[in-house]
Amino acid sequence: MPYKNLLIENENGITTVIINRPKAMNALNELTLIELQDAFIHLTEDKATQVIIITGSGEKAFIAGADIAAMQSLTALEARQFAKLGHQVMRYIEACPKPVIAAVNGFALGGGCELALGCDIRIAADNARFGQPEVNLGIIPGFGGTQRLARLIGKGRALELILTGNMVDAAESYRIGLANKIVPQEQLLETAKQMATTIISKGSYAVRLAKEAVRNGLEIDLERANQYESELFGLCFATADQKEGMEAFLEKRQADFKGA
Ligand code: DAK
Repeated sequence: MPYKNLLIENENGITTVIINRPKAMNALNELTLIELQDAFIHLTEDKATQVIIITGSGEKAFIAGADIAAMQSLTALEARQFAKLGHQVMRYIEACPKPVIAAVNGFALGGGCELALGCDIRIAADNARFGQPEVNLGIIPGFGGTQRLARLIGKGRALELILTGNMVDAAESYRIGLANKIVPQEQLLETAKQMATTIISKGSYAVRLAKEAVRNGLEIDLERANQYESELFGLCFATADQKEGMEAFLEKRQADFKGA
């Protein structure tokens, strides 16, 4: 399906979703959120997609936040609807059974930082800047930032970002565990694709269960989470990939995973 604010590219099992509103620093308006939701519903089922990369168009911004101009005049009911939509999109991204990598190519602010937080892995270009500047606008993060940021980088660091509205550069984002790695801007997509290719070379069923175990396990206590992990671990032994993976190791050859 052609989108107005998204570009979608696919090669070798990797689908790249590009937020394409460069004149507004790729800010998220309602249509962009609706298109993202639709894209993720489709990509979740799409057989040609094994890993998804999200990035922004141009070299300045990943996503500079929710669209302030569009938000300014929302009624309370419209704001409620907008918030619901935003949460839904974050959930689709986070719960997607396929790995999602954010390739952060510039400003990732407000809703943009929150969208990156909903992804599994964040690779930052050297010009990336992250922040939750909502307090500058008299609001608080509304797409899960207060929750996901604290879970990822800890309460103190999350509160510093959220209460000051200050941005952190790529080096600091890496130091505090917000970004997984930093690369020069021109190598950003290539690095994200290399990582995606590495993931694709593994058994996709195991990859999916591993994501599920980490994501869901973090929401419950350790004892039950370990129990949950045991169940998923057991499930791996019902797959052809487990047999192939172990056979290949013992036969000293590369495994040929089928994702089954
Ligand atoms: N929305 C709309 N337009 C934006 C934008 C944004 N978030 N960010 C930038 N732009 C537009 C600018 O207005 C400008 O447009 P023109 O004037 O050219 O028409 C163009 O992009 C270029 O921006 P600048 O001229 O400002 O470029 P600079 O390089 O000087 O600065 C900047 C780049 C990213 C530092 C700056 O533009 C900036 O500070 N932008 C705002 C960043 C921000 O505050 N982001 C957080 C937005 S609030 C909710 C759930 C979630 C949210 C809200 C509600 N519910 C629960 C209801 C989320 C809120 C947010 O994300």
